[in-house]
Amino acid sequence: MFDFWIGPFYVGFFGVTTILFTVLGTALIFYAAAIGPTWNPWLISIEPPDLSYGLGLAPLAEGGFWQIITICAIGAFVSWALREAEICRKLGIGYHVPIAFGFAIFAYVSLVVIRPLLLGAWGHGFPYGIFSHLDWVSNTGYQYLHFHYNPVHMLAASLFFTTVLALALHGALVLSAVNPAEGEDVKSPEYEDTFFRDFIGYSVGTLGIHRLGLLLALNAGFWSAICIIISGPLWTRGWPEWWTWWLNLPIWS
Ligand code: 07D
Ligand code: 07D
Ligand code: U10
Repeated sequence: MFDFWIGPFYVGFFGVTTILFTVLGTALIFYAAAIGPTWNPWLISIEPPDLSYGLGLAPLAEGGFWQIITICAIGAFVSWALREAEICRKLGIGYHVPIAFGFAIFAYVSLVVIRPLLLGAWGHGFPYGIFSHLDWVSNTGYQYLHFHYNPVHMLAASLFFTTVLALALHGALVLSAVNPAEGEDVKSPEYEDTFFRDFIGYSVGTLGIHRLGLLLALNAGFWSAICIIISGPLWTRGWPEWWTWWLNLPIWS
């Protein structure tokens, strides 16, 4: 169905579902903002229900908007991934892009569905506002005293840093070979391999760097999701306290 293009955009069945969920969700954000206290775009915030509503439905103005907007957001993100899959299938290429986006959707769903379900209240989701969602991250972090001590947050943060390092190395290396100074020859991929062999004794290869980049980035998103799902459902105390297992190792006595 809807197997045609509008301008450059492929429409398809999931293009239509994307537009429906996006238009409805965006309209509800405007509706909720209109009955809220401000039109300042930085300060607009659509709050999840109070914890007392548990896993039930809340009246629209008391978190119900947040609940329907969440359904629209998940509908739009999943439609977007399926539209990517539709386009991949038409082109006969792999499904790497929709799978990759699936990890971002998983991270979002972990924050607004999985963790709230495990904690027993939709009120544990984050509010939809530019500054208010930052407040949520900070407050949630300090609830566990020092979120940097969450070992899975360490893993996720390191994977984000490593992804940036890998992209910087890759972008720089490719440009160094294929975008030479005026009058100089473009160099082949063998030069790229040789640079890293000379430099660190090993080259991961021109295909390999893309596999590595994808693997690093997907793991960054995946372990982020895990680090927040375990905060509360699995570990209820401050994260620094988790490290007492180290002090309790028998070797110290
Ligand atoms: C560059 C691709 C383009 C996407 C853009 C974002 C909207 C929101 C909506 C007014 C890399 C479009 C923005 C549609 C407007 C309303 C209601 C992607 C690029 C340009 N955050 N976050 C931002 C979202 C969470 C955190 C900026 C979304 C978690 C911190 C932008 C989600 C936690 C900081 C934004 C989400 C968290 C930000 C830039 C969803 C942990 C910043 C984003 C759906 C993950 C930074 C003022 C960017 C900032 C920032 C959007 C979730 C933490 C507004 C859509 C709850 C610490 N976040 N965020 O460039 O400047 O992404 O904030 O999950 O410092 Mg956030
Ligand atoms: C959720 C976004 C999904 C987006 C989707 C698409 C649209 C369309 C349209 C542009 C996951 C949306 C698309 C809306 C837009 C157009 C046209 C991505 C998501 C589906 N932290 N921390 C993380 C660091 C501290 C805390 C993750 C660093 C403090 C909490 C990452 C530092 C405390 C949570 C991370 C640091 C704290 C996190 C975020 C440093 C606060 C989370 C990345 C250097 C006092 C969150 C799943 C992510 C998480 C998270 C990094 C500091 C608290 C690993 C580097 C100590 C409560 N932190 N953090 O997850 O894991 O992206 O979320 O200090 O919940 Mg942290
Ligand atoms: C990579 C690569 C590679 C390349 C590449 C790239 C990775 C090998 C060969 C790609 C990389 C880049 C180009 C670099 C820059 C990219 C980034 C930094 C990432 C971030 C990107 C952005 C911020 C841009 C985001 C823009 C988007 C998502 C486009 C928005 C478009 C739409 C919403 C339309 C989508 C179409 C659909 C759903 C189906 C068809 C529908 C229509 C045509 C429109 C009809 C709709 C209506 C009538 C309703 C209107 C509603 C709308 C538009 C929704 C919004 C609702 C509102 C109410 C506002 O590796 O090398 O090179 O290039």
